[in-house]
Amino acid sequence: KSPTDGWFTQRGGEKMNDFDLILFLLAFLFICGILSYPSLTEHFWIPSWRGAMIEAEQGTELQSTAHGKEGTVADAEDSANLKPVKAVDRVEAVREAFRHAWKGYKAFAWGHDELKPISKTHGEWFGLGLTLIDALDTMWILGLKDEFAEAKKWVETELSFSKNVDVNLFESTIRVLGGLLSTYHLTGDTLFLDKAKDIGSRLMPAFKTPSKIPYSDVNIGKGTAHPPRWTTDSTVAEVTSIQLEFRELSRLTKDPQYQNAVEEVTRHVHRLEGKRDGLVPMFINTNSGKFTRRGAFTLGARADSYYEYLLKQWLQGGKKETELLEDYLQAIEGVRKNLLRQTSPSKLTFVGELSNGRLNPKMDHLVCFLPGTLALGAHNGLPADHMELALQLMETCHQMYAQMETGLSPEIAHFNLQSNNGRDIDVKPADRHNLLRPETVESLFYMYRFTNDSKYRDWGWDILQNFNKYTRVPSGGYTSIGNVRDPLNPAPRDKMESFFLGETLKYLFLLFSDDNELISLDKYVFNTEAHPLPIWPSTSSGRSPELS
Ligand code: DMJ
Repeated sequence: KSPTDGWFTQRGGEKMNDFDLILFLLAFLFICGILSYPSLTEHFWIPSWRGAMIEAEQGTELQSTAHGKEGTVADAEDSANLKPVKAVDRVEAVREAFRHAWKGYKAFAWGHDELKPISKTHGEWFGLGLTLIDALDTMWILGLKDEFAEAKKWVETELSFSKNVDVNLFESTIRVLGGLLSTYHLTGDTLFLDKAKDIGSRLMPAFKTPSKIPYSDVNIGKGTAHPPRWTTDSTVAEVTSIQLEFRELSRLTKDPQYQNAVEEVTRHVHRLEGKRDGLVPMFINTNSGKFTRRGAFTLGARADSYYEYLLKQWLQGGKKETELLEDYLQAIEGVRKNLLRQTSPSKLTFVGELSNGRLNPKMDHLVCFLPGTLALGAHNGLPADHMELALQLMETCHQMYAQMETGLSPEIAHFNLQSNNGRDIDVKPADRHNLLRPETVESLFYMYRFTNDSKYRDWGWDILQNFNKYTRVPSGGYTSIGNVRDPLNPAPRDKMESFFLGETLKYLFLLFSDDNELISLDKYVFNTEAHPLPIWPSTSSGRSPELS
């Protein structure tokens, strides 16, 4: 055999038959085609979460469209695999995502609380245009003038709080009152302040309880308030995370009633027995004013923003209200002492939950607000070890995304403490959903502002791309999904929460923006729904200057 015969011989050394030759030529032509037109592959393949290729037919509608026709985001994503994406492109990709979400809201849910993007209709919670109000300051910050103008027109002509409807005090405070106040500050337009006064005063009946601890629900039309049907308890996070907004409302209106009501709650909780090293239980009774169900401690649902608002009120008031700072510092020490653990084998630091003295190694995605809050405290002179803890927890929150097959975090992660077991993070079937929550991108934003470490931007960019891959609905909007572990069927749930526009996209935009003065963290505090409120000009007392 001559050496060149090798090109056309099979392993046995026999000559190829005609059929084999045709196959070989077809394969050769196919490879040449791919090399000349790489985009051809997009019609046949989509990359899975770790770069392996899966057949497009196996993917969901959501996946394939995210890679397909829509243009900007898919292009940005493809180029991300080849070269670093510039900050300006990332910022533009967030604007594009917002416009896509807004398109769905406008088409199918205009003026209603939430978009149901798959069924192309809306969901109602309070009937107050929740998504529209939550998104106002995001549009302003993103520079989406046309969208802002149409939303403002709706607020001007359609929004009425004179409605026989029960609203949740906490949710309507952080989303509606907070959203209107921050939009007033950003725009200077008194329309938003007038609306803020209107909703603020309608929420006040909630505080008429035997203990002054507010009820969870208020009828804003009738002026009556009540607890949930099954209990007279309120949630601790809910009654202690309305203070930034009501204090600001008092400052702006020069009417102390709002500030007095919420600070009465703060003082009461400050003195209350039943804390464990500064950690609070999850429920408080509106009759007795005492903590109930006292054995459980978490930094997640029902307690989370209590801790956040201790620090942020201290900042809002110009760092003068020392009891807030003391409670915050004590609580962080309480976290270290009672809740902090490390996983095996990778030593990821997490904040577990305590239940009757026993540590449950699970953490809500909600807890991922904590790295950002700790970093904010350290930036404002609190101990450097707060920043060290923030760095560690940020890594864990990142891993809660990176280790999932969709690259999106579950609602709750369970952590491995056994040295002989393989995986650091496990997810129970009931906890596999993702609601488009903001906490991790919120913390990434703080971490990037304070460290300038570009890895935080890269982590945020991955999250945005995975939202686009698995939660974007072609006709407009994004949807919560039921299973972050199944990229082939992420199980869309047909709901776009208002905080996706109010918080998630806003924090992503600020994370990618090179303009550190855009909502400077030395001038504003974000409420727990990502609505920036100004830090008060300094005075000698802890009261807002206009009231002191
Ligand atoms: C938002 O309404 C707020 O961030 C709140 O503090 C927690 N839950 C959602 C977002 O996850």
